[in-house]
Amino acid sequence: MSLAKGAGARRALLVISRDHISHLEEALAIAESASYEVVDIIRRPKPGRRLSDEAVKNISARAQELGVDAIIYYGNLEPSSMYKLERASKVKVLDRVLIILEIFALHAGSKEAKLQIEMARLKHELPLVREYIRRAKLGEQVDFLGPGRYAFESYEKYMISRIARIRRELDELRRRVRTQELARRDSGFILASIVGYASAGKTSIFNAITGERQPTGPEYFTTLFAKHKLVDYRGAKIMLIDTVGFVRDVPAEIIESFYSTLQEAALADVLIFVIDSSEDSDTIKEKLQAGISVLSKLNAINKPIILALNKVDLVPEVELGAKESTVSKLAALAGLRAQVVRVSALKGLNLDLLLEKVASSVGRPGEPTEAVRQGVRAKAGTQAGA
Ligand SMILES: Nc1nc2c(ncn2[C@@H]2O[C@H](COP(=O)(O)OP(=O)(O)O)[C@@H](O)[C@H]2O)c(=O)[nH]1
Ligand SMILES: [Mg+2]
Repeated sequence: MSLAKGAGARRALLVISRDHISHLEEALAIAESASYEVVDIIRRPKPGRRLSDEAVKNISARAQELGVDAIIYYGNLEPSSMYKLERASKVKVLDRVLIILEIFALHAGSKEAKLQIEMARLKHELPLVREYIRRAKLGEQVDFLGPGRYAFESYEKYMISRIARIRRELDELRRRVRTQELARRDSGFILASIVGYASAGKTSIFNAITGERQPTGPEYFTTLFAKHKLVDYRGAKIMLIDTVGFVRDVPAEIIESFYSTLQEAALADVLIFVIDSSEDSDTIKEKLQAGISVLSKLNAINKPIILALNKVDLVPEVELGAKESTVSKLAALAGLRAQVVRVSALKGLNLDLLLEKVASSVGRPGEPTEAVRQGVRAKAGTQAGA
């Protein structure tokens, strides 16, 4: 475990609730994915959604001492505790829902995902805004983060009408996306989406393969996918897509936005499921299982899946062999159409092999584009009929 040190990142104090204490690694990975540099960690001794006045005081004192830009509270907080913490610390408090939504927002490619995320955030923040209004009516000064009472009252009105509007826009959008998706299937690209948990190395693999390339492809790709680049592999045109990835125990209230940010996986021809092979076997197993269940909820489980065991540069050969067989067995047990490949994004190891597996899982490697294209069409045809 290491504290993030990203240059220019926003600095945050991480407070981890008792209910999530066993997921400290994940909390750090999530903070990093949301572009925060965690400068200190406070472990909460008590479970629950409420902070005592003393806890508020201690956390705020530390936040001020460190001069952080935000407090990340990895857990759930009731609005009045969140309000008190913001008032005492004078910095923005992000609970687990808000920090996860920040990651979604950073990665969201499609308009639908963006709207879902905005709506989830509005709904989640509404109770907090109402808490500000309630406190203001009781005579408290509520302008410590900027706006005062009247700003909050008009913000509340805005939020309510915006939520209603987003609902209407989403209905309209779903009809349009359907048309784009049909056009996409005709493009002749192999759509390969990179999935996996935070820090597995998805972006590293994406960058190592695509290098300095510019995003290309038809215009509707830009509205469907955030990070996509076209790679030519021996005549096969592979559209590689970096995704937000999986998050464990996504809070129910944001599950819809979670799935909409994973549309990239649902639309793919092939999935590259990145696994951090330097983690212990139990964690690898648990994450693979959880990932499989997310994919099955997305109806993406019947696609060819390349399980990319990444970071092999960190793992001794014997250990790697054991992990590879664990992963293979689990995949077979789940009935996946999976192949395992050992890679290292850092060392540039086996990335060609990875692309070859991607190409061959859809068409055949080394064959002219037209053949691959036929393969994509044939597959798309059967999917469309499903
Ligand atoms: N040693 C090693 N580190 C890696 C490798 N691939 C990625 N990393 C590191 O793992 C961390 C997370 O990588 P990133 O690509 O951001 O993961 P993502 O959250 O899945 O997109 C970064 O610090 C990377 O430098 C690898 O093959 N070997
Ligand atoms: Mg990434």
